[in-house]
Amino acid sequence: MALVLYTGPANPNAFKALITAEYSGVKLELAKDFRLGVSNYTPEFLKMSPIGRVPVLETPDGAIFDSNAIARYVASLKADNPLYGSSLIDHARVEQWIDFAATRIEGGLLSLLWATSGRFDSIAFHANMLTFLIKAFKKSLHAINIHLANNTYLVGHSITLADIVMTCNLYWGYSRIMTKDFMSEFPHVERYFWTMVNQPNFKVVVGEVKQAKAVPAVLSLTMAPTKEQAKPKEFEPKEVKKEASPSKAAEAEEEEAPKPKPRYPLDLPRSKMILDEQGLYSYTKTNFFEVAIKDLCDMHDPEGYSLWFCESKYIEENTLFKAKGLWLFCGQEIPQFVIESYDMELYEWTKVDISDELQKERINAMMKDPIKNESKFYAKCLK
Ligand SMILES: N[C@@H](CCC(=O)N[C@@H](CS)C(=O)NCC(=O)O)C(=O)O
Repeated sequence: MALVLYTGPANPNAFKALITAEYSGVKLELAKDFRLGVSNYTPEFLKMSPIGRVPVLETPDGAIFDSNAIARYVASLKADNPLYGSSLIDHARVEQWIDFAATRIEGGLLSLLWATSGRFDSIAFHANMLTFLIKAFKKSLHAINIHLANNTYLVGHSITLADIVMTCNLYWGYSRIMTKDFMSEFPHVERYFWTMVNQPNFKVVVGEVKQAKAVPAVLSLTMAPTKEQAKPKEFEPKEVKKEASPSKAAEAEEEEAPKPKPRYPLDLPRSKMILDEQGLYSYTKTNFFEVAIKDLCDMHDPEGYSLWFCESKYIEENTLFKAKGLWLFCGQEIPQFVIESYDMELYEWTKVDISDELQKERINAMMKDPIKNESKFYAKCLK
């Protein structure tokens, strides 16, 4: 029986096993017709991976979940695999960096990616949390940077399993957050990452890697300025001319006028529809429509707010997972932090035209009984 790897497309956690297989001369097959979000929640799949996570490797002796365990297994299929170094101490250090990558890099990045996905809406809490997460993540990058200042690889003088795991865990960050500017504090990590992803055995799996060009908008507001921006300006004593000409004085005033503060992305003009005052919310667990939201269509202020239908794209017959939603945003556009959500591309967004009676009916039906008439395996309504 072949070794079959179950994964969604372009998953850096699955890359770990695939790159290890390239180095070790092991053949892995990718599971056919696997659909992330659907196939991984079937009862058969849950027997292989108890919480439906991928990647999973099916072997003649049973299945293995968790990407690092899978990569270790693939490496161990080759006797005396140099991916584990050439001594007992190297072996231990390979394990050490794999654990560091799993806890400090994958763990740290996951929290950061969640926090920048726009799911948290209290601005003060959010800003504090982001500052904390960035500090913690940078501390970990700093530790690797120091190590790599004097070492080409994490362990010894050639690529080991630790480099494969570390690079794949860094990959998420490079594609979303770790721009050139972000990485300017960590030149050795930067050099290391690009050396790794350009190795033939990496390239054949990972392809061309694109580094994020900008950090998510919500993150840029809380980030410390780069070294360049933070440099204190040299003190230049101003010549005070006793009789400045009126035009010069006006120029100087213009120069010194305080610059407007950058606006928070959601800092929009106030709408006449004030949600708190109009009782459009309720903690009721029953009859939410009647108690709270029935009048939304009549109260809606299309100048201050925009309403959007959101629906999973790829809905097919018998699909186990589909999501539908109705979103109310301040302003006329979908906010940037929503656009940057990692799963944005899975949904179709349509702006509501409140003057259209059919659309009004659809809104009321959705709010009254959002899951009515849906054939469902599992359904949950979030309000
Ligand atoms: N630490 C685990 C992480 C596994 C994980 O979180 N996998 C995600 C994809 S990267 C998943 O399966 N999500 C389920 C889903 O999206 O339905 C590993 O390294 O394998």
